Amino acid sequence: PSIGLITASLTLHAPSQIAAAIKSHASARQLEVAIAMPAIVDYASLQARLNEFRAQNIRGAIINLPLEGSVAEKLVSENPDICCLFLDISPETDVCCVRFDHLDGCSACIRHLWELGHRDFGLLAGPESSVSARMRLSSWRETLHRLGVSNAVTVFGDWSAASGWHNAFKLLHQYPKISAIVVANDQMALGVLSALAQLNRNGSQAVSVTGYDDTADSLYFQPPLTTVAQDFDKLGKRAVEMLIQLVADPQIRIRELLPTRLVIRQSTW
Ligand code: IPT
Repeated sequence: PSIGLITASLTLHAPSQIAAAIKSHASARQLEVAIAMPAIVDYASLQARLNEFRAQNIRGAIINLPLEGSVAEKLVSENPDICCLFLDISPETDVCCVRFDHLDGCSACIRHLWELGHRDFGLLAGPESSVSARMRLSSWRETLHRLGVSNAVTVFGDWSAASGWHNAFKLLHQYPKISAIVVANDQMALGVLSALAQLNRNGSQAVSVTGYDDTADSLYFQPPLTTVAQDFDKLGKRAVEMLIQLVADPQIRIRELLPTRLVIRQSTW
């Protein structure tokens, strides 16, 4: 028997670690994983992937793509014979999901920088098309607001290191006083660290940087990255376990929230 996985681009570190975890926990339960990686994320393209799964007799699918609530809900109602479990949707979306709690991690990150004395922030968000990117940005802003910080500029990247590199220059140009850059994922933070090194802003003029994900490589960035850890292995394991339960009993409603946690390393001071 097989399960399906529809995933965001596996060139990105987080989705690739999630896919690896799903694959290994599925194997442990003698399940094959059919992987689809659509280039376009809209209802029609996801429906086409589910049709392919149906043709392969697949009855359960894990969907790790940032989806608007209406698209996720429509996929569920139009495909009653395939159980769908979503990993990247907003809390308001009324579908089965296992997802990370962004609130804790995002506010811990801002509070950590504030306690270190930072008052001038650059926010490097993920793409506006991603629900998770939007939720991280609004949590940062809410925490800053609660702390009474109004000096923050925002730019948007596409999750890649290259976009982190370009946006670091843009932020420092728009707001030269920035002392901390809060980044929506580790790959973009890698690009930011590289730009700062190039500008010699990693010595006494240093800018603090935080990431998000704690992917396997982030400990080896220069300097080692302070970031918000999401346990991708745990997400993969729970997703496989929950999907098996859901296929056995399609009436049950699964909504699981996994914690995130701030990991403090040398990129913040
Ligand atoms: C999310 C990652 O945090 C981010 O770095 C990026 O890779 C994105 O996925 C791609 O969609 S993790 C997701 C489960 C919210």
